Amino acid sequence: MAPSAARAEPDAAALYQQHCAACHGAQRTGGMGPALLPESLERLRPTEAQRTIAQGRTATQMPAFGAQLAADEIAALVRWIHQPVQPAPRWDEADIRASRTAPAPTAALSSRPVWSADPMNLFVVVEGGDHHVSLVDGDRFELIARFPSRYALHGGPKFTPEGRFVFFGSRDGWITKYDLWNLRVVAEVRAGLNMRNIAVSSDGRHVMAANYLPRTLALFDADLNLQRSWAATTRDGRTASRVSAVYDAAPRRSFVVAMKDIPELWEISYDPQAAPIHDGLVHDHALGEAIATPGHLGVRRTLLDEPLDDFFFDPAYRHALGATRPKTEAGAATAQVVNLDIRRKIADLPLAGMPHLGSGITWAWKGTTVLASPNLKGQGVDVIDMATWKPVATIPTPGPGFFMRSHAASPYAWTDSMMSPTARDTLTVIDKATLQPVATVREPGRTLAHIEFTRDGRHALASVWEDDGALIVYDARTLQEVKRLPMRKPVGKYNVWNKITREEGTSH
Ligand code: DHE
Repeated sequence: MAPSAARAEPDAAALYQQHCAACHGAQRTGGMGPALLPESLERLRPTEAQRTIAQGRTATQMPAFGAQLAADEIAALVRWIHQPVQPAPRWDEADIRASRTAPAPTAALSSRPVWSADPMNLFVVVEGGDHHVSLVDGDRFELIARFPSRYALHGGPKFTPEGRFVFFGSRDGWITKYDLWNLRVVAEVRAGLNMRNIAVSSDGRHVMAANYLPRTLALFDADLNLQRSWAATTRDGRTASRVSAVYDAAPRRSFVVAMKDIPELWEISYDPQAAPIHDGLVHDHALGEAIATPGHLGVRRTLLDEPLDDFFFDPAYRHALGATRPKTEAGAATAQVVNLDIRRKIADLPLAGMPHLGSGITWAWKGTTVLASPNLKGQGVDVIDMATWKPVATIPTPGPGFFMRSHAASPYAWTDSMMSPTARDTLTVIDKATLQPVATVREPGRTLAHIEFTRDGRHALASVWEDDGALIVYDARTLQEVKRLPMRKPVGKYNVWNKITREEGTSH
């Protein structure tokens, strides 16, 4: 039989320029709409992408193209946006500087909150459903304000030490500085095209961004003026890496940085008095000899056997506890303890699966300190003695989860099972003394996740992680529901006091 007259393969590049480029950028690096690069789309299933193109996204500027584009054209577009842009899009220091805006300079704003509630017991709630942020009074559990955020914020917002300003990072590389007291965006800058997370120095004077694309680290002052950037490469400059994560190590007055593709952990001091780094020798052409790299903003490298995807500190910030994703589906995640002073791995960390590590918490237990972390695959929470780095318990949960939280004033730690198809509606409450689950809290048929305590530890707030979701306030002792506020997929909530005091039960 002769082949039927097949329609030519749709020209995805031309369709993109015609229908998408105006909002998503000619280079797919984003504009009014988000970036459409493989790095940004990793978590979006092709069927979901096809549905978004055909039906649009409610409450956003994304229109439905179902009437204009045939199914094979939509499918071709989805395949195409998952391919890398050639040549790779650039985002250099000039682009970063040009992207900065400062809609409300700090000097012109009030130095007191313009609302009446305890500014230390404020909750910042990131609502992923319609890309907004809500501010909630942590005493009365009432909404103070709600404002639009950049598309797809990810990671914990970071606060200045007095709790007035908060910085948000988006997956597309935008950093937003927001004044919680004046309810105003103060400044914004685009640090990269695909960003992992941001950190704010403990003195509130610097913000650092970890990028996947381009492979850089970028340092800003507190008003988001670029101070400098680093190419994330090996010392010889031959291998460039995506940057996995950056965190502030307050007692060390430094940023600690994990690299995704090279087995190095970097420490960059923001202490102006930091001693020179003697093994960071650079050739001084004027002197004609090798000289030590300045300690202040110099890169101090710890060489490892394996790159780290993410890490977490011990309470003294002497150790980084890092995890590496399995190289194959069947492979096992590995985790290690790196001593930041002697700068080498000192122990393997016995975790059953890859944790969403920023979620680990610590508490005092039988004369030692334990670290507890959920993991993204296994059923259970691993508990590890931080003196010996040996496991002391695996606490059973009904399924794998992302987040874990407690508070020094609470006898309980709470964790979710949001990765479980059958138990994603269940939070497990764990007794921190016996290391046993003692209760569950359920929201049948819905996804329940991400807990944060009030400043005094008396209430635990959890998310109904759905587009028509809610913030549920529980009494942290009786576990009874106290109040619920409707929210659009509240992915995370952050209590100002717990964050700025680095409360042991929360993420830092
Ligand atoms: Fe996260 C924090 C990495 C997927 C929601 N996530 C973090 C941090 C890292 C990280 C390194 C800590 C940054 C910080 O706070 O400064 N996350 C990763 C991944 O590697 C992973 C598994 C894959 C990826 O797509 O990047 C991943 N994360 C997710 C999600 O799918 C979640 C559930 C939904 C979403 O919005 O993307 C998600 N991650 C979060 C949240 C935090 C976070 C809510 C902040 C937790 C906190 O309480 O501090």
